[in-house]
Amino acid sequence: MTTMDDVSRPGRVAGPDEAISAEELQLAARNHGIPLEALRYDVTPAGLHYLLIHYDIPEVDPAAHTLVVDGAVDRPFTLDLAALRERPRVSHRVTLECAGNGRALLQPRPVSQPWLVEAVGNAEWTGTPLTPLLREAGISPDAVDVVFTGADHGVERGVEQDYQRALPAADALREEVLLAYEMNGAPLLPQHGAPLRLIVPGWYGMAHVKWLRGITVRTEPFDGYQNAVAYRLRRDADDPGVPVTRIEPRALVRPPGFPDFMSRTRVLRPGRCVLDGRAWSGHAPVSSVEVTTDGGQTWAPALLDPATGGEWAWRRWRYEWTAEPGRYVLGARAADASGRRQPVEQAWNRGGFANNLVQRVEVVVLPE
Ligand SMILES: Nc1nc2c(c(=O)[nH]1)N[C@H]1C(S)=C(S)[C@@H](COP(=O)(O)O)O[C@H]1N2
Ligand SMILES: [Mo]
Repeated sequence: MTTMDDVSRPGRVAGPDEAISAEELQLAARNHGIPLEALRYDVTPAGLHYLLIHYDIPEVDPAAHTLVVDGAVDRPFTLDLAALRERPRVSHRVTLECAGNGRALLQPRPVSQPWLVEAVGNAEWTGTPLTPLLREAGISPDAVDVVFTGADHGVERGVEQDYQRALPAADALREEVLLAYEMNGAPLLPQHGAPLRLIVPGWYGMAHVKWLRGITVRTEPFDGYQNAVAYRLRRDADDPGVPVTRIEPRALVRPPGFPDFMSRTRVLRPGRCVLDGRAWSGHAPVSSVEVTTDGGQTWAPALLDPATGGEWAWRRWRYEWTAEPGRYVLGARAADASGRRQPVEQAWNRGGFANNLVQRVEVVVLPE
């Protein structure tokens, strides 16, 4: 007899010299990152925003789609898109980052979607706040977790499932949490969760459930796959680990000059240039960005632009550099007001989650 275990295997870590496999490439081809030159836009155009889809984009008819709110509530109800659109409308610019960003650069490499540093985007999400809906439903004072269910279905490490993620009730009740039906002023695209998704500002991507069809309040902790098995920071396979939650601070450099096709090494003409990029944190406002041009041996402060995008959006930083002929490795590191700062040495966990190791941008400055 064949079982689900025949089609999917447990998570694993690559061997010391094991190259990226065709399976990892298959994931990378579906789930694309932001082209780093698109760090130039305050608001990432929808087609340039990174993408992560565990299973398939489900077939959802927006006209027939409904959202069911049930579980530990006094008044369960069902709403369609038209009813959600009649409710108060709010927009937030939110930096979304996949919890696995940076994974493929770790040693040893956790085998999964092989992100380098590009699993990020900053879009404007419009929808209706979740808190009033939960209050109107009469959420139980004993609520522990709120489970969000997507319309997509698959199997992962032998477990067949709808994509489901729970938030602790206190986090689900934060006023910035949105049921979003628009991205950058247009209806959600199929790949970004059309017609409805959750937006949880400050949290890694896995919390922002796409193709949202159900919200269930629980008075017991949720032990579904994406909370209890995936998205935990573990030292090894036996470690129960701790849940992945908010985004650690990170800064990226917008690669300067022009690229070599194969290596993507940057080519620059000598002289004065302004390096820039973006910085964000889901814990607290970004407090500083420092820049290195020598692969992390020395650091100099960058200038931060005003936080015009609001509390949940990335900020631009700038740094004036006089490029002399030679080879350089550029990088930037962010710190936030909670005291967190990007590490120069890798911190490792088995899933490669919440990794914010400093980026390395190889640059060749040509002779005069
Ligand atoms: N229903 C559902 N929601 C989901 C996912 C998914 O596979 N199914 N992927 C999650 C993950 S891991 C990330 S990083 C974000 C990515 O959102 P984006 O593709 O809109 O950038 O969606 C999250 N929401
Ligand atoms: Mo993700």
